[in-house]
Amino acid sequence: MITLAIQKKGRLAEKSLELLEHCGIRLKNGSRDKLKAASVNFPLDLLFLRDDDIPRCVEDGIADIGIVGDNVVLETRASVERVLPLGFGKCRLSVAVPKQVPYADIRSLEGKRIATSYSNILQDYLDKTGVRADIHPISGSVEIAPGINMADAIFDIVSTGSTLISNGLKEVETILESEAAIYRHRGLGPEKLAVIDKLCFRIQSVNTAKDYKYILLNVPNEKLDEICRILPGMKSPTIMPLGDAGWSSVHSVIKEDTFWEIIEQLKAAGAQGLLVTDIEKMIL
Ligand code: PRT
Ligand code: ZN
Repeated sequence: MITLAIQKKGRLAEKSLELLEHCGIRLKNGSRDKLKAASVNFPLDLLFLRDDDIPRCVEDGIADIGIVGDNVVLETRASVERVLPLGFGKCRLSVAVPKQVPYADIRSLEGKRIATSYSNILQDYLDKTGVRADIHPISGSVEIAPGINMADAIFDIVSTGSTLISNGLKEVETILESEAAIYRHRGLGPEKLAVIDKLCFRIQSVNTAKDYKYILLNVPNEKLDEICRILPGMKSPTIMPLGDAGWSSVHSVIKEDTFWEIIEQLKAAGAQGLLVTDIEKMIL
């Protein structure tokens, strides 16, 4: 049995629950409103916490693993082990200054006042680069600090960049790229590690499947060789004869990022009746 801490409410909460659901892990009915929930078909208990509390809980062993942003783990300086990045909650931690202020490089921050809720990450970076600046810790609405003369610059989470733009700021320095990841307690025994392996195997199957599409197409037999050369499937494609003499059905798996290019080539080579479907799970 393992205990997994996830965010109770916020940007990572729904995605974390969705991921468990896609892994076939079902929770006891109505357990979402409580602090804890048990799974009915996997040796897992869930703890719902504020994301800032998750790294410490995992470090202390109150939870065996947690789903939390890299940014939060680094800021809390918790001693936990990163097991698996999850591909959601992606963002970056950047320095921004008012757009009319000239900025050359990190030394432009020398002697300046920087507002942030990520003092530790910023301090570590300033120490590493030898820049002395005055860090002003603030717990929210960081982006308004320069506008009210509270700071010369800010250091905060950026995703699309629209919050910065609407506050007259420009992003000048990216210090950390972050995403949600599974972190684990350092001192776990073999039984718990085995359950975590099982969970991570399921997560990887779900996440790998997201990068691929399953395609089916009808091909005149004389074009089969050419079509098969276009298809970079996992192994060789499956080919089955169709009811119509001289035609075959070809099944394969292609990567999402090359998808349109390959579809165009297949059409040009004479493929017809193309069907494309999502893949739910994929084990390589
Ligand atoms: O209540 P609790 O403490 O659990 O939640 P929280 O309010 O501290 O965190 P929450 O739910 O806002 O975010 C949880 C995690 O999501 C963060 O720690 C990051 O790892 C990740 N994440 C991903 C983000 C964003 N993207 C994001 N865009 N967290 C915050 N933002 C905010 C950012 O602070 C800024 O105000 O969105 C704004 C910027 O967005 P853009 O798109 O305008 O650039
Ligand atoms: Zn938080």
